[in-house]
Amino acid sequence: MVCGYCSTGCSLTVHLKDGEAVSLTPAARYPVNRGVACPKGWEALAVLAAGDRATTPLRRDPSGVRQPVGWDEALRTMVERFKAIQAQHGPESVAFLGTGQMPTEEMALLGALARFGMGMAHGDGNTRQCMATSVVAYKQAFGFDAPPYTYRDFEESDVIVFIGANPCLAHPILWERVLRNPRDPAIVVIDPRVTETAMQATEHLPIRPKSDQALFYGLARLLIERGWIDRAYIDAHTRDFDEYAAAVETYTLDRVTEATGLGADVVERLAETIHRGRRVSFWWTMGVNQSYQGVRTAQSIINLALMTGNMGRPGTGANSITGQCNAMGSRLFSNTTNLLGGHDFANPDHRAKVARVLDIDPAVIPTRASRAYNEIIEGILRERIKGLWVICTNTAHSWINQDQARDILGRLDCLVVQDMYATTETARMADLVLPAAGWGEKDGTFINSERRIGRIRKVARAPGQALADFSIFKLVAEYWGCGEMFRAWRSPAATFQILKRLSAGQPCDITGIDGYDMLDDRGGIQWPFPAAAEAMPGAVPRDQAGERRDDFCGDAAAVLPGAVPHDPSGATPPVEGASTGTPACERRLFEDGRYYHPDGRARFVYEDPRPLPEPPNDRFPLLLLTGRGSAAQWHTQTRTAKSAVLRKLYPARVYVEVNPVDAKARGVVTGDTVQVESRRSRIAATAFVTRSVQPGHLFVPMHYEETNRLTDAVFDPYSKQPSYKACAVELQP
Ligand SMILES: Nc1nc2c(c(=O)[nH]1)N[C@H]1C(S)=C(S)[C@@H](COP(=O)(O)OP(=O)(O)OC[C@H]3O[C@@H](n4cnc5c(=O)[nH]c(N)nc54)[C@H](O)[C@@H]3O)O[C@H]1N2
Ligand SMILES: Nc1nc2c(c(=O)[nH]1)N[C@H]1C(S)=C(S)[C@@H](COP(=O)(O)OP(=O)(O)OC[C@H]3O[C@@H](n4cnc5c(=O)[nH]c(N)nc54)[C@H](O)[C@@H]3O)O[C@H]1N2
Ligand code: SF4
Ligand SMILES: [Mo]
Repeated sequence: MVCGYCSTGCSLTVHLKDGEAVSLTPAARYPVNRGVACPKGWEALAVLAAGDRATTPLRRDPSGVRQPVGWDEALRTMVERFKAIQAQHGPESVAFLGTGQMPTEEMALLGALARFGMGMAHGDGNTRQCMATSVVAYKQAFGFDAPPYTYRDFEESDVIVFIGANPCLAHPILWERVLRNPRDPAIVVIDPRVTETAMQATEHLPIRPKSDQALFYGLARLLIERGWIDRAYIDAHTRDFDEYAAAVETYTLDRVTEATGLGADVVERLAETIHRGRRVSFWWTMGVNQSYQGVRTAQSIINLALMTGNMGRPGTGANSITGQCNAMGSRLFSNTTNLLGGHDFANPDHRAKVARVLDIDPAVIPTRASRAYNEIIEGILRERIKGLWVICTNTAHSWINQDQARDILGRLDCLVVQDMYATTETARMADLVLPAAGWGEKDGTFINSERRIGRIRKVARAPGQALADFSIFKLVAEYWGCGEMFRAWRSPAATFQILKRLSAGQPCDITGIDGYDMLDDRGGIQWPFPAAAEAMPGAVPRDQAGERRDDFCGDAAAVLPGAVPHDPSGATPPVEGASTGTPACERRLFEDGRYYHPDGRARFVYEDPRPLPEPPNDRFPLLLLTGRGSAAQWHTQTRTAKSAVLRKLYPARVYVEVNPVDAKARGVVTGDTVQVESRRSRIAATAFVTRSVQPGHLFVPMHYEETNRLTDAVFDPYSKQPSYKACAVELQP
């Protein structure tokens, strides 16, 4: 089954003894990981047995002490309190925060229950912290939120550009795919830090934080000026290029070098590398997404791929890598920003279709998307939201400007937290804790970064009274009095059939998947996978010759004519001149050059870069970068910290990376306890003096509770994604 941590979506084979999971090994034949896994995957079972698992509901009594209660009492309490809040302050006064880490079936049930059954106007997910930027960038550019690639593209590129991404550590098994590339590719890493990935690159561009947009506009200008663009592709498949070309004219080399801190030769060399590459792929993650101008930065990358015709062919693409195991499921099916199945709340036809499929009154479907995470937090502050249900995310640790966030959460009349552990920073604040089963203790599907839908299974019993989130949502529906609405959502498997019907005719159409068995047989299936050949244009996968392409992986792997047979060891080199070299179990989008806008054309979207919201000054002269610290730590560490093996692989205490120049100026050496201070707060951390950060920058991993006390709550105006990666700080001995 698919791993429950990152979006790579490796498959792990769980070995059972007397029906109980005893060990696991990476699945040898799965097309994603081909027999390898990272330390988190190997340790996935070990963390289920932690001593602090939530085993019974907990309710805070009037004296403030949390007492175990039965499910009946817990659910009555939740329903009574939420209904009382709604009765007094209106339906908008109760909201939820969900996740990219539950199976799609659970997310969809939560979204439908909360917004159609319980009348909540607002609910968002932690994917806002992570993927919102890519969602908006893709929707505007391509007409639908559709990451176009398949992982095989890592193996088929001759130029691979990583922007604000550290796959060696954050997606280690994707990096394995890069290492399998037989073409000796140029690997360019654009990151202010000398990351593990930058160290292995053929070229590292240590860019000034948040100057990527200027770099890519400057590159666009150079490529246009030198005629290194694909005019035929631009004319046939895009719109608004000439406006874009005019707009980037002012991004001269001088302007770019000044903004980015990179040498003119470096910028020119990158333009040449892109020009000379026949198959250039661009990959980005949080260094781009987590920014006050993330959407336009992501689009400046998309623009480069479009103008050079690096789309829809093997080894190409403007590719956003997702983060959590089911971020893509959340994007399509969480019923928050999109109506179930990638639909639009504002579109009456979409509402009518969803109502028909679910057999519900269209009037219960809200006519607009939910408010975003940051607006929900602000809604609490403004006393519009009084009740909050937090499921499978740890807001009090991971949200930006933490002191303020916790103060705001503390103002709620009722906070309900549904988690595997009662000990998370957020659960500790809760009035009611609902104990949830975790990965390995329940069934469902995840969608990985390359759009592959894969299975998870119940191989262990959840401890005590903990229940699968799916069962908790069903119970809440019953206690709320809207159970009838969800009668057909009997089980995850039955829900999968509902999701299929919701997806019909959408770019993410999966009506051709029979059910869970087919996913098992075929080694997961990438969307789209429509049943009907007459599905919307672009939804039926076709190769360049116009032949329909279907997934086929797993043991009986069939391949397309002319393609290289699927070799689980990955040893088969691609054959030049073979149709694509890509096995039939891997499909990319836009091979026919048709995008999802009604006219079939992709858009060039552009805007001048904005200044840093919090530039360094005399008092706070350094810029703070945050992100992943090691392959063994997952986010807020509620899970990974439970493994003795993983704990050996990273420092127990929060640390700050500082350049020798800045350390010397402050009399700091490695191992010192230092203070890191921003306008929000001050934390103590262990200094780690290293050249991996540039002078003027610090890096603190996000996994430690303290980190977000420093960050500044600013957001991208289009995606509302938090800008976690650049605020002004000072470091003192
Ligand atoms: N081990 C582990 N793996 C994970 C996770 C985890 O917690 N632990 N989390 C998963 C999730 S949800 C996600 S979203 C992904 C995140 O995966 P990544 O995005 O690869 O990880 P980050 O370390 O957050 O950020 C990547 C890089 O962005 C750089 N950066 C910061 N600012 C800028 C900038 O302005 N420009 C550029 N070009 N780069 C910049 C940082 O220096 C950092 O090295 O990882 C997933 N994988
Ligand atoms: N400074 C800074 N902050 C960041 C980032 C950064 O780069 N820098 N990155 C951001 C990003 S990209 C992300 S994705 C977020 C992640 O932030 P969070 O989502 O807050 O982090 P997690 O630790 O993954 O929280 C998941 C919670 O769900 C629980 N859980 C796990 N499985 C289950 C389940 O099956 N059911 C239930 N009910 N609960 C379960 C876990 O115990 C845990 O408490 O952090 C963001 N915060
Ligand atoms: S790379 Fe990601 S999906 Fe693969 S084993 Fe590691 S955490 Fe799991
Ligand atoms: Mo993320």
